[in-house]
Amino acid sequence: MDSVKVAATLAFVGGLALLLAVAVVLLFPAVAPTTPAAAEEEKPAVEITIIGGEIDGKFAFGIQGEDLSSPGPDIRVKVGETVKVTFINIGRIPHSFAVVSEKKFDAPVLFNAAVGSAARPVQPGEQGTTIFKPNKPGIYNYVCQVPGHIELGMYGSLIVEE
Ligand SMILES: [Cu+2]
Repeated sequence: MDSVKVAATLAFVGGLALLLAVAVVLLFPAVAPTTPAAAEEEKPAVEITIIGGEIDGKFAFGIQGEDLSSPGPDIRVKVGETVKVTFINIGRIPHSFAVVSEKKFDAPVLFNAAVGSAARPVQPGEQGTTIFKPNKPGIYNYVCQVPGHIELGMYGSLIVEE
């Protein structure tokens, strides 16, 4: 091949690659940003530290530095914002943090936003982090998924605004 043909071939291959990249972006615009890997690469717009536990028989959540309350404090974020929640178990028994649509311990987790679970809760004195990007406005619940703990007071609202 002479250099003109090589250049033409390279331009053709380059063009194809570009077309393919554009097609992928157009076909999967909503999917890519919601994967946990993509969310973790971005610097979170909001970082919140939530504490949870049972103090004087009260099962509750709170913002770090403030008192526990039931329901826990409202958490307000915006659609598409990358949110980092660190959950610290300040109680004496295992707890967890999860965003769900319904206040039921076995409700599905939304936005992949959970620290621990009913099966593998966060142990007393331990902490964990979840990074998520809510993609739909609404009023959701955050709860402790250990069975019985929602009923004892471990829930609050996650408000996702436009
Ligand atoms: Cu709990």
